[in-house]
Amino acid sequence: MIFRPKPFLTPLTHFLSRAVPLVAALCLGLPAVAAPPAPAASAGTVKVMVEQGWVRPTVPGQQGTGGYMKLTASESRRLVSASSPLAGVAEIHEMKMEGDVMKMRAVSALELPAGRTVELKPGGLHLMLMDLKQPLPVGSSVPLILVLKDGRGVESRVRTRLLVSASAPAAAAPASAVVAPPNKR
Ligand SMILES: [Cu+2]
Repeated sequence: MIFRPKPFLTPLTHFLSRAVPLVAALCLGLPAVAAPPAPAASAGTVKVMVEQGWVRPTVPGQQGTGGYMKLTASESRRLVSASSPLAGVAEIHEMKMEGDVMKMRAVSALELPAGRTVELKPGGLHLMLMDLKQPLPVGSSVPLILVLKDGRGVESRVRTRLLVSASAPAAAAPASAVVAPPNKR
């Protein structure tokens, strides 16, 4: 689940206003305003909406925190891993009652059914960031890579950025739409 993060050379997230068609003509890694037409769809390509992404702030010395977002994939995919250059470990966790104690544990994969929004939120599914490399103050952001697999096991990577915030951003907050082609190997 961990792979070598690539350096972030360009703004990775398309922060868009609601006025902009969210899944139109975006290309990974380019500013939204200068985005060329989307590449022709090919096997393994998927559009992923990342909405209302946020991460709870941390204080110096704090090792872990939670991240939340709404994910909508244009095609059915499984979210198989996540990583961030700011965290040694990134996992998808679920909350489960064990007796009368709520516990969280890592899930090996998270299904993203085509067109259906899957919400990671406090008290439920969440992104767990651990082994943090630096404090995350309110207003900063956390680069994030999500690795998706299609039914044949072909991987795509979604690069986004989650805002560090004490609470969930408003529904009208900027969203990012990412066209994630299959990984080149
Ligand atoms: Cu957790």
